[in-house]
Amino acid sequence: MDTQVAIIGGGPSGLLLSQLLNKAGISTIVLERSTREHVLSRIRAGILEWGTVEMLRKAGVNLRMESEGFPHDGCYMTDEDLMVHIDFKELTGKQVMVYGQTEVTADLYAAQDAMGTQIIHEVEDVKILDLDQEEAAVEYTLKGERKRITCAYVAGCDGFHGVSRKTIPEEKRREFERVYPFGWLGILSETPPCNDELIYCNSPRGFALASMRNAKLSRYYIQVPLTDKVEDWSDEAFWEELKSRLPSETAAKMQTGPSIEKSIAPLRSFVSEPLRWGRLFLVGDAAHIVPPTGAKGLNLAASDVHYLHEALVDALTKGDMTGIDTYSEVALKRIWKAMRFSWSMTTMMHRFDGEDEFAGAMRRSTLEHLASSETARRELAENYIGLPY
Ligand code: FAS
Ligand code: PHB
Repeated sequence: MDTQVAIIGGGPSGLLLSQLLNKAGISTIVLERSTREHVLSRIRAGILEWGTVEMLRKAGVNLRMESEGFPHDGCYMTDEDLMVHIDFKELTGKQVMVYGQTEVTADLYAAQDAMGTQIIHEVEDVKILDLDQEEAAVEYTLKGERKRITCAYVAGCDGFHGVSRKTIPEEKRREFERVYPFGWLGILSETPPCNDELIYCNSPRGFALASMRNAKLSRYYIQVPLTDKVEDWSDEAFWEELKSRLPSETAAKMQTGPSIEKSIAPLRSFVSEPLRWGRLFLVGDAAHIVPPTGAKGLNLAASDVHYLHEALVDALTKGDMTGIDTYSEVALKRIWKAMRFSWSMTTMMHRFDGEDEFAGAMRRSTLEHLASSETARRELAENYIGLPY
Protein backbone atom coordinates (compact mmCIF):
# COMPACT_ATOMS: atom_id res chain seq x y z
CA MET A 1 0.00 0.00 0.00
CA ASP A 2 1.50 3.37 -1.04
CA THR A 3 -0.21 5.35 1.72
CA GLN A 4 -2.90 4.88 4.35
CA VAL A 5 -5.16 7.75 3.19
CA ALA A 6 -5.22 9.33 -0.29
CA ILE A 7 -6.69 12.85 -0.12
CA ILE A 8 -8.16 14.34 -3.29
CA GLY A 9 -7.99 18.15 -3.05
CA GLY A 10 -5.46 20.50 -1.47
CA GLY A 11 -7.91 23.12 -0.20
CA PRO A 12 -8.65 23.71 3.50
CA SER A 13 -10.52 20.40 3.96
CA GLY A 14 -7.81 18.23 2.43
CA LEU A 15 -4.93 20.00 4.11
CA LEU A 16 -6.52 20.09 7.57
CA LEU A 17 -7.40 16.39 7.34
CA SER A 18 -3.88 15.54 6.17
CA GLN A 19 -2.31 17.60 8.96
CA LEU A 20 -4.41 15.97 11.71
CA LEU A 21 -3.83 12.44 10.33
CA ASN A 22 -0.08 13.01 9.99
CA LYS A 23 0.06 14.26 13.59
CA ALA A 24 -1.62 10.97 14.59
CA GLY A 25 1.07 9.02 12.72
CA ILE A 26 -1.09 8.19 9.71
CA SER A 27 0.44 8.57 6.23
CA THR A 28 -1.31 10.58 3.53
CA ILE A 29 -0.76 11.71 -0.06
CA VAL A 30 -2.59 14.88 -1.15
CA LEU A 31 -3.49 15.19 -4.85
CA GLU A 32 -4.30 18.77 -5.95
CA ARG A 33 -5.44 19.78 -9.45
CA SER A 34 -4.14 23.37 -9.32
CA THR A 35 -0.80 24.97 -8.62
CA ARG A 36 -0.17 26.07 -5.04
CA GLU A 37 -0.10 29.69 -6.21
CA HIS A 38 -3.59 29.31 -7.68
CA VAL A 39 -5.00 27.70 -4.54
CA LEU A 40 -3.51 30.52 -2.44
CA SER A 41 -4.82 33.21 -4.79
CA ARG A 42 -8.45 32.42 -3.93
CA ILE A 43 -10.26 34.98 -1.71
CA ARG A 44 -13.07 33.16 0.12
CA ALA A 45 -14.26 32.82 3.71
CA GLY A 46 -13.39 35.27 6.43
CA ILE A 47 -15.05 34.04 9.64
CA LEU A 48 -13.92 31.04 11.73
CA GLU A 49 -16.27 29.46 14.26
CA TRP A 50 -14.56 28.80 17.58
CA GLY A 51 -14.77 25.08 16.83
CA THR A 52 -12.63 25.71 13.75
CA VAL A 53 -10.17 27.74 15.85
CA GLU A 54 -9.89 24.76 18.22
CA MET A 55 -9.32 22.41 15.28
CA LEU A 56 -6.49 24.61 13.97
CA ARG A 57 -4.98 24.65 17.47
CA LYS A 58 -5.23 20.84 17.61
CA ALA A 59 -3.55 20.69 14.19
CA GLY A 60 -0.74 22.95 15.43
CA VAL A 61 -1.39 25.66 12.80
CA ASN A 62 -2.74 28.39 15.07
CA LEU A 63 0.26 30.65 15.79
CA ARG A 64 -0.27 33.21 12.99
CA MET A 65 -4.05 33.11 13.49
CA GLU A 66 -3.59 33.89 17.22
CA SER A 67 -1.33 36.87 16.43
CA GLU A 68 -2.98 38.22 13.25
CA GLY A 69 -6.61 37.11 13.65
CA PHE A 70 -9.29 39.20 15.38
CA PRO A 71 -11.70 37.62 17.88
CA HIS A 72 -15.11 39.29 17.44
CA ASP A 73 -17.73 39.42 20.21
CA GLY A 74 -20.66 40.05 17.90
CA CYS A 75 -22.07 41.43 14.67
CA TYR A 76 -24.83 43.79 13.48
CA MET A 77 -27.98 43.03 11.51
CA THR A 78 -29.61 46.10 9.91
CA ASP A 79 -32.73 47.06 8.03
CA GLU A 80 -32.16 50.58 6.63
CA ASP A 81 -31.41 52.60 9.80
CA LEU A 82 -32.55 49.95 12.29
CA MET A 83 -29.29 48.40 13.67
CA VAL A 84 -29.49 45.34 15.93
CA HIS A 85 -26.35 44.17 17.76
CA ILE A 86 -26.04 40.42 18.24
CA ASP A 87 -23.67 40.03 21.20
CA PHE A 88 -22.31 36.50 20.78
CA LYS A 89 -20.14 36.73 23.91
CA GLU A 90 -23.00 37.86 26.17
CA LEU A 91 -25.56 35.47 24.63
CA THR A 92 -23.40 32.32 24.25
CA GLY A 93 -20.12 32.99 26.06
CA LYS A 94 -18.32 32.47 22.72
CA GLN A 95 -16.69 34.55 19.96
CA VAL A 96 -15.79 34.05 16.30
CA MET A 97 -12.36 34.68 14.77
CA VAL A 98 -11.87 37.01 11.79
CA TYR A 99 -9.04 35.33 9.84
CA GLY A 100 -9.24 34.72 6.08
CA GLN A 101 -9.47 31.26 4.53
CA THR A 102 -6.52 32.17 2.34
CA GLU A 103 -4.38 32.60 5.46
CA VAL A 104 -5.68 29.34 6.97
CA THR A 105 -4.74 27.53 3.76
CA ALA A 106 -1.28 29.13 3.64
CA ASP A 107 -0.66 28.14 7.28
CA LEU A 108 -1.73 24.56 6.52
CA TYR A 109 0.57 24.34 3.50
CA ALA A 110 3.48 25.62 5.60
CA ALA A 111 2.78 23.06 8.34
CA GLN A 112 2.41 20.21 5.85
CA ASP A 113 5.69 21.18 4.17
CA ALA A 114 7.38 21.21 7.57
CA MET A 115 6.11 17.64 8.15
CA GLY A 116 7.40 16.59 4.71
CA THR A 117 3.94 15.47 3.58
CA GLN A 118 3.52 14.42 -0.05
CA ILE A 119 1.37 17.07 -1.79
CA ILE A 120 1.28 16.59 -5.55
CA HIS A 121 0.09 19.62 -7.55
CA GLU A 122 -1.25 19.89 -11.11
CA VAL A 123 -2.61 16.35 -11.19
CA GLU A 124 -5.04 15.62 -14.03
CA ASP A 125 -7.75 13.07 -14.80
CA VAL A 126 -8.03 11.65 -11.26
CA LYS A 127 -9.89 8.35 -11.04
CA ILE A 128 -10.90 6.69 -7.74
CA LEU A 129 -11.05 2.88 -7.98
CA ASP A 130 -11.47 -0.43 -6.06
CA LEU A 131 -13.51 1.14 -3.27
CA ASP A 132 -15.04 -2.25 -2.47
CA GLN A 133 -11.68 -4.10 -2.39
CA GLU A 134 -9.14 -4.71 0.41
CA GLU A 135 -7.18 -1.73 -0.93
CA ALA A 136 -8.55 1.26 -2.82
CA ALA A 137 -6.63 2.88 -5.68
CA VAL A 138 -6.33 6.37 -7.14
CA GLU A 139 -5.03 6.94 -10.67
CA TYR A 140 -3.97 10.33 -12.04
CA THR A 141 -1.84 11.91 -14.73
CA LEU A 142 1.17 14.02 -13.80
CA LYS A 143 3.20 15.80 -16.50
CA GLY A 144 1.78 13.43 -19.10
CA GLU A 145 2.59 10.24 -17.13
CA ARG A 146 -0.18 8.02 -15.73
CA LYS A 147 0.31 7.18 -12.03
CA ARG A 148 -1.45 4.87 -9.55
CA ILE A 149 -1.41 4.84 -5.75
CA THR A 150 -2.98 2.24 -3.46
CA CYS A 151 -4.40 3.15 -0.06
CA ALA A 152 -6.69 2.01 2.73
CA TYR A 153 -9.09 4.95 2.38
CA VAL A 154 -9.79 7.90 0.06
CA ALA A 155 -10.95 11.32 1.35
CA GLY A 156 -12.83 13.32 -1.29
CA CYS A 157 -11.89 16.91 -0.39
CA ASP A 158 -12.07 18.20 -3.96
CA GLY A 159 -14.90 20.73 -3.69
CA PHE A 160 -18.17 21.08 -5.57
CA HIS A 161 -16.67 20.54 -9.02
CA GLY A 162 -14.40 17.67 -8.01
CA VAL A 163 -14.42 14.03 -9.03
CA SER A 164 -15.13 12.37 -5.66
CA ARG A 165 -18.88 12.95 -5.31
CA LYS A 166 -19.41 11.80 -8.90
CA THR A 167 -17.51 8.58 -8.13
CA ILE A 168 -20.56 7.53 -6.10
CA PRO A 169 -23.02 6.05 -8.63
CA GLU A 170 -25.71 8.63 -9.46
CA GLU A 171 -28.49 6.20 -8.59
CA LYS A 172 -26.99 5.79 -5.12
CA ARG A 173 -26.77 9.56 -4.43
CA ARG A 174 -29.62 11.64 -3.00
CA GLU A 175 -29.05 15.32 -3.82
CA PHE A 176 -30.87 18.35 -2.42
CA GLU A 177 -30.42 21.78 -4.02
CA ARG A 178 -31.73 25.32 -3.91
CA VAL A 179 -30.14 27.76 -6.37
CA TYR A 180 -30.74 31.39 -5.36
CA PRO A 181 -31.70 33.88 -8.10
CA PHE A 182 -28.86 36.27 -7.21
CA GLY A 183 -25.13 36.36 -6.52
CA TRP A 184 -22.70 38.26 -4.28
CA LEU A 185 -20.40 40.84 -5.85
CA GLY A 186 -17.45 41.01 -3.47
CA ILE A 187 -14.49 43.36 -3.30
CA LEU A 188 -11.33 43.52 -1.25
CA SER A 189 -9.98 47.04 -0.61
CA GLU A 190 -6.97 48.38 1.30
CA THR A 191 -9.20 50.63 3.39
CA PRO A 192 -10.01 50.59 7.11
CA PRO A 193 -13.24 48.67 7.86
CA CYS A 194 -16.31 50.90 8.22
CA ASN A 195 -17.23 49.29 11.54
CA ASP A 196 -15.52 47.35 14.33
CA GLU A 197 -17.75 44.30 13.76
CA LEU A 198 -19.46 42.80 10.68
CA ILE A 199 -22.70 44.36 9.44
CA TYR A 200 -25.31 42.23 7.60
CA CYS A 201 -27.60 44.71 5.83
CA ASN A 202 -31.11 44.27 4.55
CA SER A 203 -32.34 47.18 2.41
CA PRO A 204 -35.02 47.85 -0.20
CA ARG A 205 -32.21 47.72 -2.78
CA GLY A 206 -30.97 44.33 -1.61
CA PHE A 207 -28.47 42.69 0.74
CA ALA A 208 -25.02 44.01 1.64
CA LEU A 209 -22.29 42.79 3.99
CA ALA A 210 -19.50 44.86 5.51
CA SER A 211 -16.68 42.55 6.59
CA MET A 212 -12.93 42.78 6.95
CA ARG A 213 -9.60 40.92 7.01
CA ASN A 214 -7.65 43.30 9.27
CA ALA A 215 -7.49 46.98 10.32
CA LYS A 216 -6.29 47.98 6.84
CA LEU A 217 -8.14 45.46 4.65
CA SER A 218 -11.90 45.52 4.13
CA ARG A 219 -14.13 42.94 2.46
CA TYR A 220 -17.54 44.06 1.18
CA TYR A 221 -20.36 42.31 -0.68
CA ILE A 222 -23.59 43.39 -2.34
CA GLN A 223 -26.37 41.20 -3.71
CA VAL A 224 -26.49 41.46 -7.52
CA PRO A 225 -28.67 39.79 -10.21
CA LEU A 226 -27.19 36.59 -11.63
CA THR A 227 -27.06 38.30 -15.03
CA ASP A 228 -24.48 40.86 -13.78
CA LYS A 229 -20.84 40.52 -14.79
CA VAL A 230 -17.88 41.86 -12.77
CA GLU A 231 -16.99 44.19 -15.66
CA ASP A 232 -20.45 45.79 -15.29
CA TRP A 233 -19.34 47.22 -11.95
CA SER A 234 -16.81 50.05 -11.65
CA ASP A 235 -15.38 50.61 -8.16
CA GLU A 236 -17.28 53.91 -7.98
CA ALA A 237 -20.59 52.19 -8.83
CA PHE A 238 -19.89 49.52 -6.21
CA TRP A 239 -19.14 52.02 -3.42
CA GLU A 240 -22.24 54.09 -4.26
CA GLU A 241 -24.51 51.02 -4.23
CA LEU A 242 -22.94 49.67 -1.04
CA LYS A 243 -23.42 52.98 0.77
CA SER A 244 -27.08 53.09 -0.32
CA ARG A 245 -27.69 49.79 1.49
CA LEU A 246 -25.79 50.50 4.71
CA PRO A 247 -27.27 52.50 7.63
CA SER A 248 -26.73 56.16 6.72
CA GLU A 249 -24.40 56.98 9.63
CA THR A 250 -22.16 54.01 8.72
CA ALA A 251 -22.17 54.99 5.04
CA ALA A 252 -21.24 58.56 5.92
CA LYS A 253 -18.00 57.53 7.66
CA MET A 254 -17.00 54.82 5.17
CA GLN A 255 -13.56 55.18 3.55
CA THR A 256 -13.49 53.98 -0.06
CA GLY A 257 -10.57 53.07 -2.30
CA PRO A 258 -9.55 50.96 -5.30
CA SER A 259 -10.56 47.29 -5.27
CA ILE A 260 -7.65 44.84 -5.18
CA GLU A 261 -9.96 41.91 -5.87
CA LYS A 262 -13.46 41.87 -7.34
CA SER A 263 -15.60 38.81 -8.12
CA ILE A 264 -19.17 37.52 -8.27
CA ALA A 265 -20.02 34.27 -6.46
CA PRO A 266 -23.30 32.44 -7.16
CA LEU A 267 -25.33 31.28 -4.13
CA ARG A 268 -26.71 27.81 -3.69
CA SER A 269 -27.69 25.37 -0.94
CA PHE A 270 -26.68 21.81 -1.77
CA VAL A 271 -26.26 18.48 0.03
CA SER A 272 -25.35 15.10 -1.43
CA GLU A 273 -26.06 11.98 0.65
CA PRO A 274 -24.49 9.63 1.63
CA LEU A 275 -20.99 10.89 2.49
CA ARG A 276 -19.49 7.40 2.25
CA TRP A 277 -19.12 4.91 -0.60
CA GLY A 278 -17.03 1.93 0.46
CA ARG A 279 -13.53 3.24 1.17
CA LEU A 280 -14.38 6.80 -0.08
CA PHE A 281 -15.52 9.60 2.27
CA LEU A 282 -16.77 13.03 1.11
CA VAL A 283 -15.64 16.12 3.04
CA GLY A 284 -16.49 19.84 2.81
CA ASP A 285 -17.65 21.38 -0.46
CA ALA A 286 -17.38 17.98 -2.20
CA ALA A 287 -20.48 17.03 -0.16
CA HIS A 288 -22.29 20.30 0.51
CA ILE A 289 -22.50 23.98 -0.40
CA VAL A 290 -24.06 26.73 1.70
CA PRO A 291 -24.76 30.34 0.71
CA PRO A 292 -22.06 32.45 2.49
CA THR A 293 -24.71 34.48 4.38
CA GLY A 294 -24.24 32.34 7.48
CA ALA A 295 -20.42 32.14 7.22
CA LYS A 296 -20.71 28.33 7.37
CA GLY A 297 -18.92 26.95 4.28
CA LEU A 298 -15.39 26.70 5.57
CA ASN A 299 -16.59 25.93 9.10
CA LEU A 300 -18.72 22.98 7.97
CA ALA A 301 -15.67 21.62 6.16
CA ALA A 302 -13.81 21.80 9.49
CA SER A 303 -16.47 19.81 11.38
CA ASP A 304 -16.53 17.15 8.62
CA VAL A 305 -12.75 16.90 9.06
CA HIS A 306 -13.19 16.57 12.82
CA TYR A 307 -15.51 13.57 12.45
CA LEU A 308 -13.55 11.87 9.66
CA HIS A 309 -10.13 12.35 11.22
CA GLU A 310 -11.29 10.75 14.48
CA ALA A 311 -12.94 7.88 12.57
CA LEU A 312 -9.82 7.17 10.48
CA VAL A 313 -7.49 7.27 13.49
CA ASP A 314 -9.74 4.77 15.34
CA ALA A 315 -9.94 2.50 12.28
CA LEU A 316 -6.24 2.62 11.35
CA THR A 317 -4.68 2.56 14.81
CA LYS A 318 -7.20 0.52 16.87
CA GLY A 319 -9.19 -1.41 14.27
CA ASP A 320 -12.33 0.26 15.65
CA MET A 321 -14.70 0.83 12.69
CA THR A 322 -17.48 2.59 14.63
CA GLY A 323 -16.52 6.10 13.45
CA ILE A 324 -16.08 4.93 9.87
CA ASP A 325 -19.49 3.25 9.88
CA THR A 326 -21.26 6.28 11.42
CA TYR A 327 -19.34 9.14 9.73
CA SER A 328 -22.00 9.92 7.12
CA GLU A 329 -24.90 9.89 9.56
CA VAL A 330 -23.08 11.88 12.27
CA ALA A 331 -21.63 14.53 9.91
CA LEU A 332 -24.95 14.99 8.08
CA LYS A 333 -26.76 15.80 11.34
CA ARG A 334 -24.56 18.93 11.81
CA ILE A 335 -24.49 19.70 8.06
CA TRP A 336 -28.28 19.93 7.83
CA LYS A 337 -28.50 22.26 10.85
CA ALA A 338 -25.94 24.60 9.24
CA MET A 339 -27.79 24.25 5.92
CA ARG A 340 -31.00 25.40 7.59
CA PHE A 341 -29.32 28.39 9.29
CA SER A 342 -27.61 29.52 6.07
CA TRP A 343 -30.88 29.21 4.11
CA SER A 344 -32.78 31.09 6.81
CA MET A 345 -30.21 33.94 6.93
CA THR A 346 -30.25 34.14 3.12
CA THR A 347 -34.05 34.25 2.75
CA MET A 348 -34.27 36.69 5.68
CA MET A 349 -31.74 39.18 4.29
CA HIS A 350 -32.10 39.16 0.48
CA ARG A 351 -34.70 40.61 -1.86
CA PHE A 352 -36.19 38.13 -4.34
CA ASP A 353 -37.28 39.26 -7.81
CA GLY A 354 -41.04 39.74 -8.06
CA GLU A 355 -41.60 39.62 -4.30
CA ASP A 356 -44.52 41.62 -2.94
CA GLU A 357 -44.61 44.24 -0.15
CA PHE A 358 -45.44 41.52 2.35
CA ALA A 359 -41.98 39.92 1.91
CA GLY A 360 -40.24 43.20 2.75
CA ALA A 361 -42.53 43.67 5.74
CA MET A 362 -41.61 40.16 6.96
CA ARG A 363 -37.88 40.98 6.71
CA ARG A 364 -38.39 44.22 8.63
CA SER A 365 -40.44 42.54 11.34
CA THR A 366 -37.77 39.83 11.70
CA LEU A 367 -35.27 42.57 12.50
CA GLU A 368 -37.73 44.25 14.87
CA HIS A 369 -38.22 40.91 16.64
CA LEU A 370 -34.44 40.45 16.96
CA ALA A 371 -34.24 43.96 18.43
CA SER A 372 -36.85 43.17 21.08
CA SER A 373 -36.18 39.51 21.91
CA GLU A 374 -33.06 38.25 23.65
CA THR A 375 -34.28 34.72 22.89
CA ALA A 376 -34.33 35.46 19.16
CA ARG A 377 -30.87 37.01 19.34
CA ARG A 378 -29.54 34.00 21.30
CA GLU A 379 -30.95 31.57 18.70
CA LEU A 380 -29.16 33.45 15.93
CA ALA A 381 -25.95 33.76 17.96
CA GLU A 382 -25.84 30.03 18.80
CA ASN A 383 -26.02 29.16 15.12
CA TYR A 384 -23.60 31.84 13.98
CA ILE A 385 -20.79 30.98 16.44
CA GLY A 386 -21.27 27.32 15.46
CA LEU A 387 -23.33 24.47 16.89
CA PRO A 388 -21.45 21.85 18.94
CA TYR A 389 -19.59 19.09 17.07
P1 FAS B 1 -12.33 23.85 -1.89
O1 FAS B 1 -13.18 24.03 -3.10
O2 FAS B 1 -11.81 25.05 -1.17
O3 FAS B 1 -11.02 22.99 -2.26
C1 FAS B 1 -11.11 21.90 -3.14
C2 FAS B 1 -9.75 21.70 -3.79
O4 FAS B 1 -9.82 20.53 -4.61
C3 FAS B 1 -9.38 22.88 -4.69
O5 FAS B 1 -8.07 23.32 -4.37
C4 FAS B 1 -9.45 22.28 -6.11
O6 FAS B 1 -8.46 22.82 -6.96
C5 FAS B 1 -9.18 20.82 -5.85
N1 FAS B 1 -9.77 19.92 -6.86
C6 FAS B 1 -10.96 20.03 -7.47
N2 FAS B 1 -11.15 18.99 -8.32
C7 FAS B 1 -10.03 18.19 -8.21
C8 FAS B 1 -9.63 16.97 -8.81
N3 FAS B 1 -10.41 16.37 -9.70
N4 FAS B 1 -8.41 16.46 -8.48
C9 FAS B 1 -7.63 17.08 -7.55
N5 FAS B 1 -7.95 18.24 -6.94
C10 FAS B 1 -9.15 18.78 -7.27
N6 FAS B 1 -17.41 30.13 2.80
C11 FAS B 1 -17.59 30.94 3.86
O7 FAS B 1 -17.73 30.45 4.99
N7 FAS B 1 -17.64 32.31 3.69
C12 FAS B 1 -17.46 32.89 2.46
O8 FAS B 1 -17.50 34.10 2.33
C13 FAS B 1 -17.25 32.08 1.33
N8 FAS B 1 -17.04 32.63 0.09
C14 FAS B 1 -16.85 31.80 -0.99
C15 FAS B 1 -16.64 32.31 -2.29
C16 FAS B 1 -16.45 31.46 -3.39
C17 FAS B 1 -16.24 32.05 -4.78
C18 FAS B 1 -16.49 30.06 -3.21
C19 FAS B 1 -16.33 29.11 -4.39
C20 FAS B 1 -16.69 29.53 -1.93
C21 FAS B 1 -16.86 30.40 -0.81
N9 FAS B 1 -17.05 29.90 0.47
C22 FAS B 1 -17.24 30.69 1.55
C23 FAS B 1 -17.06 28.50 0.70
C24 FAS B 1 -15.62 28.04 0.74
O9 FAS B 1 -14.91 28.81 1.68
C25 FAS B 1 -15.64 26.57 1.02
O10 FAS B 1 -16.56 26.23 2.04
C26 FAS B 1 -14.28 26.04 1.35
O11 FAS B 1 -13.40 26.42 0.33
C27 FAS B 1 -14.41 24.51 1.47
O12 FAS B 1 -13.15 23.99 1.42
P2 FAS B 1 -12.88 22.60 0.64
O13 FAS B 1 -13.92 21.62 1.02
O14 FAS B 1 -11.44 22.30 0.88
O15 FAS B 1 -13.14 22.92 -0.90
C1 PHB C 1 -16.08 37.42 4.52
O1 PHB C 1 -15.45 38.21 5.25
O2 PHB C 1 -15.63 37.04 3.42
C2 PHB C 1 -17.43 36.91 4.97
C3 PHB C 1 -17.84 37.13 6.27
C4 PHB C 1 -19.08 36.65 6.68
C5 PHB C 1 -19.89 35.99 5.78
C6 PHB C 1 -19.48 35.79 4.45
C7 PHB C 1 -18.24 36.26 4.05
O3 PHB C 1 -21.12 35.55 6.17
